[in-house]
Amino acid sequence: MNSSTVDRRLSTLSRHLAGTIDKEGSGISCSPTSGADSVFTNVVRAPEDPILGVTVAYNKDPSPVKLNLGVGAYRTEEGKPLVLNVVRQAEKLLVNDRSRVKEYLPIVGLADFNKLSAKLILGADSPAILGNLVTTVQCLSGTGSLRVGAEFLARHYYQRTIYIPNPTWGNHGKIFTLAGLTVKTYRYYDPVTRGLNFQGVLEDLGSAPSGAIVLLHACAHNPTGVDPTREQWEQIRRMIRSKSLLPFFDSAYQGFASGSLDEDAQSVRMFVADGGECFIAQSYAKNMGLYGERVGALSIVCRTADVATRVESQLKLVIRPMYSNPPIHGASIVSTILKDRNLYQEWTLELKAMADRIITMRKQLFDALRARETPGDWSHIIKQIGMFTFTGLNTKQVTFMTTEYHIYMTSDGRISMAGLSSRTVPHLADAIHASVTTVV
Ligand code: PLA
Repeated sequence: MNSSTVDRRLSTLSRHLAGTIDKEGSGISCSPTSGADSVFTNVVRAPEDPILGVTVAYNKDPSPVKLNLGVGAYRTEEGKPLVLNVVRQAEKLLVNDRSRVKEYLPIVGLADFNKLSAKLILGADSPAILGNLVTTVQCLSGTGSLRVGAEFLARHYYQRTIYIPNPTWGNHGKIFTLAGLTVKTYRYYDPVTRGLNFQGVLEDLGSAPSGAIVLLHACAHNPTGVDPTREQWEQIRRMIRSKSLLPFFDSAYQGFASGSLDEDAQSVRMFVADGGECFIAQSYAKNMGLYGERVGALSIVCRTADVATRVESQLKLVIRPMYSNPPIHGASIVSTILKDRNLYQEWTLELKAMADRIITMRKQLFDALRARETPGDWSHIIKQIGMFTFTGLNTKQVTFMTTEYHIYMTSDGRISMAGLSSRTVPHLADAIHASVTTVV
């Protein structure tokens, strides 16, 4: 890494840890370790994470009616976390297999898992896979996959600017900035129509510098729940290819948008079909409910098989000093399910059931607001897709709902539909009604 890259990273890091580094920028206190004061006296308390911090606040609330619609984590109709039946079955098989050991995985992770993950997102008959154009490495869920991809790009790609949609998942900007990339945004959401600002997308990508990286949500855009149509994707693809931009897909919700794994992979497959290069970060947190197992994959689709192997050799150099090699358990669960026809089939049914329950929640919430004659057009609740509804409620209204109704959500007005149930819809509808009629 050259010194300007190091400098850029250090200055980025100090901005990220705003206020926690002393004036000289060293971050190191002069007090001796034997003194009465902590050597960390100057450490400033950092704010909670805008998404995961919502759960922290929720956990502190003693109210029996409290409701956590912050983090995107699936809950059953009873409001309980769900471990999929296929996951339980796979775990049983793994535990009973005495030949299994706890050795380190290779730096790039479990070979089966990587192959099967590439197939899942690209399609079993993908020419890119058949031509060995894809390198896939197991990473720490979606976040880790994005970070490894970003680190690789910062080291090996000539264009350091990445365009992310406005708005986007709150962690994107931090991941890419800390990896050493320069983050810019492209227009995505139109608050007036509560839909896609398609013209804005095309204009902003059209004026991006040649070669710039573009982050795209493969499906179920977070936080807006607004995805391009297939025709719009096709136009976006053409724009990206004509400007030689580099697409970087974040696929955190495959199967959650439509209930179909193939349907939700269409955007990615369109880009891979044209023979151009692209990055894909996959997460199994939501679609297999493996949140805490931290299981995901980074795939890089290259022009030639030779480039793909060289890219993989460099990915190893990124991963080894970060966490050496990835954990074995989650990836073993995923590969057990993906390679067994029956388990795979059962998984698709369970996934569809989760997606359907979310869609039912949309309908119920929409109906409940209509029944209350809550002012405003709430049709976006049923039009948006995926885990979240971007309600349009402002920060003050969100605060009101939290203090008066013990409903927890992110301050941008995003609610996790997966956290709702038929039992809690009326409470949420009451809260929304009260907030829009009393807080402007
Ligand atoms: N990409 C997007 C678009 C996401 O929404 C999330 C998770 C991730 C990547 C990362 O997920 P993973 O590392 O757990 O695989 N977003 C959640 C959770 C569900 C979070 O913020 O960490 C959310 O509530 O937005």
